[in-house]
Amino acid sequence: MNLLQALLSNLGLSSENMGTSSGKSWYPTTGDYLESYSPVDGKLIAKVIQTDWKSYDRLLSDLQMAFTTWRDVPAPRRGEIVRQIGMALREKKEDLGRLVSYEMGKSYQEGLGEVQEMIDICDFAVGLSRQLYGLTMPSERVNHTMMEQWHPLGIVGIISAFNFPVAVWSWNAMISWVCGNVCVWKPSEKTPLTAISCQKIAGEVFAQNGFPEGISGLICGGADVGAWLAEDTRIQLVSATGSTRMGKSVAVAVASRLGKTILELGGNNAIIITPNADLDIATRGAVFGAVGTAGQRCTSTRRLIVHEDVYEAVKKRLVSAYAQLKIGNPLEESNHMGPLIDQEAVGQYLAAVEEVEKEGAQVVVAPGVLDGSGFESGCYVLPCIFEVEPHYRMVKEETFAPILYLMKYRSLEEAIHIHNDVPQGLSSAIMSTDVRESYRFLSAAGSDCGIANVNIGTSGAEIGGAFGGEKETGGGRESGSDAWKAYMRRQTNTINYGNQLPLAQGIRFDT
Ligand code: UN1
Repeated sequence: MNLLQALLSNLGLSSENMGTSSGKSWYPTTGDYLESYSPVDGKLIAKVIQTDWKSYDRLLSDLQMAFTTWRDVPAPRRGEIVRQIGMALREKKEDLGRLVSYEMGKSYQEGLGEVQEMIDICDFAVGLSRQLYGLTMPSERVNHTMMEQWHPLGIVGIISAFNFPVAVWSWNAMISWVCGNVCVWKPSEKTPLTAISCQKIAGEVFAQNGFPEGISGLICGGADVGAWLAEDTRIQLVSATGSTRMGKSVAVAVASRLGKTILELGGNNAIIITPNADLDIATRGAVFGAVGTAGQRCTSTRRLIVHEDVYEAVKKRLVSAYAQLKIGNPLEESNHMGPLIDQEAVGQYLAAVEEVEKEGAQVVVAPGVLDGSGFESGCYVLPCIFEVEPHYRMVKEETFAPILYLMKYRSLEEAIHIHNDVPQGLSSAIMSTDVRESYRFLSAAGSDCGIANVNIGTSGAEIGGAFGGEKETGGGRESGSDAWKAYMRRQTNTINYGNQLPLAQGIRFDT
């Protein structure tokens, strides 16, 4: 049995799949196939039937029905179901991690990490299911009390990207479920197989516990299917992860019907390396940030802003670290970096390289596309580094590829200015052992990003914090902390337990 057959059989999948499900059942729709090619070896690994409007519409009715059941289930009991999903994910961790690696192209270690991130958010959501607190406040009126409650919204639409094909869904779905919502998920059309696998895992747990179909919905397709979600007034919240271009169109469509959005869009993340940095930590953090997931994380490190006193030393360390990197089949654990998602992404990498060179960038570590044995898919590229000026147009854009831009600074204020002078605002870091400059970077006058780290790279956030960013990143927050509040509606309650009806603000209205 080859790897693909083994994975399909262990995960209960086949190479021809239906792409619309409202739980354990799958809708036998007819329509065009979505084809999933592995960037690892270029092979066609699955065909998935795209969701058509009729089955989408039927699914939404199932979801509406299921919501009326699910919202009445006590939150800790909902947490218990999510706990079981976490247990099921633990059982499937290796197979699912391998499938993520094979379908998306990230290293097997990172595939496992992604499934671990799902398990972690399940655990977080279980705890949260007993902590959906509201406040109480003193009323200004005698024999009155005030409190607030958090209620579920209804249907949450989740649009996820290829680069974290399963974890980002789980951040949204697990939190949504303990909050009492039902979910409909549109995964990236580039990674439908991992999505189908997750839908099966969750759908089986709901079914085993006797819950109706429609708590977990899956639809597969392209931008038109995403637009159905954005425009559908039956969907109270759309949580979308992907490019800024996609996010803007989702935001406009949802806002025009006054729906809610959580947007997690592009990043252009930088690390400032100060003269007080531990250069071992700084180099390792920068290299993992730039090269991990082949530079295809929203949180990937794209810019290094280095103080002139340590600039040459950092450059030397980077060149020697990049020389050790092994690029190849991501399922082989000795390789650090796998392929880009597809040849279109390779084209974008090449276009960015050409453009930045035209602007005057100097090569530090050369770019290139690999060919020959093991690289038949045409998706393997060399991670590269350029010396640039911060104002170059390409330096202000997010290219989803392992391209790192190196630039020099003299004062911390200048470094922070360069750092913030891009349209995106997701993740950021400073490498410093000096408490003053570190805290300056974290202050209101420092990084303008949603995530700001000290002596840690820009990628690899833990699920316990709220995840998201500012400016063109979209402003949404997902995952930990109190991000759950965006998945619920707040209700303020004032209760009169007296035998009079005093009015607020002391208004008298006697009849
Ligand atoms: C993303 O790239 O969209 O912080 C998510 C990280 C991961 C999640 C990235 N935990 O790099």
